[in-house]
Amino acid sequence: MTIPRLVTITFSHYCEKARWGLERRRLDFVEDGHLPLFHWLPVRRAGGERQVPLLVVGDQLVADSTAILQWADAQPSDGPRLYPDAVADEVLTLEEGFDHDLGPAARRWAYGFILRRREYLMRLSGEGAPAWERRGMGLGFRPVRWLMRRGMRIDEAGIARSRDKLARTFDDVAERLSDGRPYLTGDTFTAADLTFAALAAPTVVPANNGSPFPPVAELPADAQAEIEAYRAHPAGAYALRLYADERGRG
Ligand SMILES: N[C@@H](CCC(=O)N[C@@H](CS)C(=O)NCC(=O)O)C(=O)O
Repeated sequence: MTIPRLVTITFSHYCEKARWGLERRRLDFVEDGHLPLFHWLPVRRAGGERQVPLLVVGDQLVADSTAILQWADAQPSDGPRLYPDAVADEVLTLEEGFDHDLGPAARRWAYGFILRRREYLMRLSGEGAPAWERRGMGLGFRPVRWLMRRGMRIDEAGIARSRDKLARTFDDVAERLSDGRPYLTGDTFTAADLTFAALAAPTVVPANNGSPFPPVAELPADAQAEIEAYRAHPAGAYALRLYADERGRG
């Protein structure tokens, strides 16, 4: 079998979710990383529609991060299961909730800061994508920013709504963990925990995210203050613990 190819936007948190899931299942794959907008061509060439992550397995396409985690879980592997049978339905329900609410909210909130200055976006784009895409992104920063802001409705009203959604999600997660359970569905790390941590990562900036974040100290002061507040929230601290304890390879 040819080695599966994961087409990504290198720093996308949905792509981090897929990458982490494949690594946790100890499956071989190669990452085909790109920058936003530049990803369209490789996605179309592979036969996908437009979004990443997209996993290409021979002539099979697995689109959407949840489908990729489910695919990974079904492969023969000695890696830990992502959807243990006893809690599989609960895991999927939690995961879909995070995909729907937390993912877009964390992304819009983070881009609100990152798109302010070319250098922030360039730092975020530092690794894993072809050099010509990086050059193109630097040269075309203003039109790229305009397209991204328009495509993801990154404006003050949208960012404020995203902040509310982040607060609700963090409070729900903290409430669920408040009975002392070590993971969201009980005693075992699952796709629900992985999804929460990966999609919350832009707000808490873990040191070992699969695609490195710029140093927090180099972000604007208002971003640093919000990141500190998310890190101090029990759900933010939980996401950081998952990165520290569970994100290593295998
Ligand atoms: N529900 C999808 C969401 C994926 C998604 O939003 N991908 C974004 C990157 S974070 C994307 O491809 N955006 C580019 C575009 O729509 O052109 C999943 O879980 O995979």
